Amino acid sequence: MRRERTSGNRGFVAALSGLAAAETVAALLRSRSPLDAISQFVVDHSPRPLVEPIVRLLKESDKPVIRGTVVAAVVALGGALGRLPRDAKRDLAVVSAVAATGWYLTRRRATPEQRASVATAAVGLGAVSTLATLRTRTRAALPVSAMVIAGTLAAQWHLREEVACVGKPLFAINPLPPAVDGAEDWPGVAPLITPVDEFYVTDANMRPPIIDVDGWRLSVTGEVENELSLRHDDLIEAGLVEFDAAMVCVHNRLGWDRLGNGRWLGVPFARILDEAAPTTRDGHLVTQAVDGWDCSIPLDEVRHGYVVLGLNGRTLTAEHGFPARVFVPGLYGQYTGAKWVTSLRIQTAPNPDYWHARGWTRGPLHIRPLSRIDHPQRRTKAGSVQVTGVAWAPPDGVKAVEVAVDGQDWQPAELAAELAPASWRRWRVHLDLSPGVHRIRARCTAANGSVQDSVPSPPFPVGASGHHTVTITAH
Ligand SMILES: Nc1nc2c(c(=O)[nH]1)N[C@H]1C(S)=C(S)[C@@H](COP(=O)(O)O)O[C@H]1N2
Ligand SMILES: [Mo]
Repeated sequence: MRRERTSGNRGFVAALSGLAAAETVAALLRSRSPLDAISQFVVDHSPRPLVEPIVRLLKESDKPVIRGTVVAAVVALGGALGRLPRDAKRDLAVVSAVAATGWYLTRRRATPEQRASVATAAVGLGAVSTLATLRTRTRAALPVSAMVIAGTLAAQWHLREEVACVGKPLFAINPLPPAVDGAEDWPGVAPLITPVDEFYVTDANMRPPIIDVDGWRLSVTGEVENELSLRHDDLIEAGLVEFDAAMVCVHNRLGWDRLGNGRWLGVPFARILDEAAPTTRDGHLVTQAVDGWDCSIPLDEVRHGYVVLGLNGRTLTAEHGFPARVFVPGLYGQYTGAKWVTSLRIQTAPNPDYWHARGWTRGPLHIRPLSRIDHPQRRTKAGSVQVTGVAWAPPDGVKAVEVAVDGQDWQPAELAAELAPASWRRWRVHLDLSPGVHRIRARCTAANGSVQDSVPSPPFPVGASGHHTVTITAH
């Protein structure tokens, strides 16, 4: 009994140290993380009906949970192997099979920077470390494994700092006046411009690709008279235009913050299209990221969009798409273009996009007008209360916001100044709340007259609807 437990533990330790060794080597050599590569495979192959509840329940912690599950699965496999009587040939075969799978997966969706030879070294060292640990005593292996795991954490920490870089200042040919709307003193409302470190991050990547900007090119190909290959500097020299717009994820639910209002810097697509001269009028622009993720946009929509290089005065961070992304204000994030974009291809036939191939509605999907109540939350003093929030209806803008308390009539909210039609708009109402529990709802009317849909629906298939409702206790 005791013997068995010890050998089971040895298997756990072997798998863990093997994985940790592979991770450390990959991080030090800036290769692709084998753990992320396996997790990425899981992300790419999860069916939509499974993804939706995961997004809903786990929100931003989906990726750590997927990583944890993969580690648990690998360690469980090691534990099972450790429990069997030692057999050198079989151990070698199992570890080689796992390593071969890991090696294959690290090459999948790899970027040019994540060199395959380096991935091979990382996975190979991981396999050697697993085998070596399987053949030593658990007690001897433990300190070594602990050191390897500590190394992994340090290397990962180092990489995280790289991703969080603040970027370099960028300058616009049309610098906008400071972003003020008169709501600066309103209580509890979201900032007019979302700071970059608070700006939501959503993508199908376990980790943002780190792109070497010197080697990066943006190609424009397909049904065009002039194919282009643009450097980062070419785009900057073309003259960056500053514009304010809200980016909204189609997964944003009522009351969620999976959206942000940014002051972006980009090259208007109209200019790029003029230079490339498409030979088709009603084609699609396939925007493709460095790792193959793609999203296509009808050409007539693209004309209102940008190749974005900066957010809030600086180059994009890795998480938000450095060095460049495509953004068409008014389309949900999933339909608005690729972050880490390297290829723009114009074609007449529709493209089987990443999300479309996974069951999502074919784009373009336009952002539905919505409003969110930011303040108060849960409790407030009875009497005169300021209720504040944001509303958005890009690209046309917000015409009105109304609030209803306890099922009574809608009453108009005061709107702060409009920064830009595509930007979100802050609003407030003064309510007189008696002590007790109150239900407050808000709705938005877009400048084009469409009123926020009152029927609650989940994000799939066309974006969430319904009224954001908060229950407040006044005391
Ligand atoms: N390359 C790439 N671009 C992408 C995605 C992705 O998974 N890969 N996700 C899209 C989605 S679903 C959204 S909501 C926005 C989010 O942009 P943000 O993370 O900068 O807020 O990026 C879009 N662009
Ligand atoms: Mo999204």
